[in-house]
Amino acid sequence: MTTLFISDLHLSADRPDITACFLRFMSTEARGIDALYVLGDLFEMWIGDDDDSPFHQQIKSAFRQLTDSGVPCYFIHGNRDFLIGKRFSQETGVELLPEHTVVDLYGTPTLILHGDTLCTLDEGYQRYRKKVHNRFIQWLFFRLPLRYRQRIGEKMRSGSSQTNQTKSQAIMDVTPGEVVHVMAELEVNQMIHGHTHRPDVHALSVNGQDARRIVLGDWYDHGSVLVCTPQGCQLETRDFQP
Ligand code: OKV
Ligand code: MN
Repeated sequence: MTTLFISDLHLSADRPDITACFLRFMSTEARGIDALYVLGDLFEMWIGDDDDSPFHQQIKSAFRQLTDSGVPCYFIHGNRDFLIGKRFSQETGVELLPEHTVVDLYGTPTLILHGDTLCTLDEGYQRYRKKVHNRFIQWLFFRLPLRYRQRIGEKMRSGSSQTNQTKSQAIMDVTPGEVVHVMAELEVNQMIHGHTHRPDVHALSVNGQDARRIVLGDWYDHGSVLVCTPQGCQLETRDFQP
């Protein structure tokens, strides 16, 4: 009995090492598990489900093979791949979940999310997020041909990497008060998220009860997997070169 959680792979055609590690993960250890949860930023960028490059087909077919084999797969949007939609879900068999979802993890109610909504001190990012999540703005964006959307995405990404170099670590991390607030509201004492790329298990107190926040790692220089069984959860890494 095993449930696996991953996030922040930032897959792109430019990083065949990450892609290879992910495809191996999907065809070996993800087989036969109870469920796979992908908590956002599976892709480095996503400008629409109609982007059907051989790279995207390869990733989608890995999910299709896993869901066809009977493993339920779930996805929560990240800040990069928030445009993943119904067509991706139909092609892969992956179920898209709301941005804050409570699951029963072997008897423990657990809040799962990407984590960007917890970074409330980053006001610039939260303003940007509100705009690109706006349904009308998305409708306008989708009216553009794929090539234009690609060009806009590249422009926005080169602008953002410059902005982030000038933001402090505290601003880019989760707001501790927001974590407690969201957990209290949803009445959970376990939370799992990614986004900050700081894998760790944090003990905290929510309404006087012991609670914990598990942070998933990125896949920048090795794979990163949270392995959960009825006995507990463990953060693990996977070498690119096995
Ligand atoms: C993803 C991030 C680029 C951060 C644009 C409307 C607008 C969607 C979009 C374009 C960019 C996603 C979809 C990408 C994440 C960046 C730069 C910073 C901080 C519009 C709706 F505005 F043009 F109308 N986008 N892409 N960033 O390249 O994948 O998360 S992206
Ligand atoms: Mn992220």
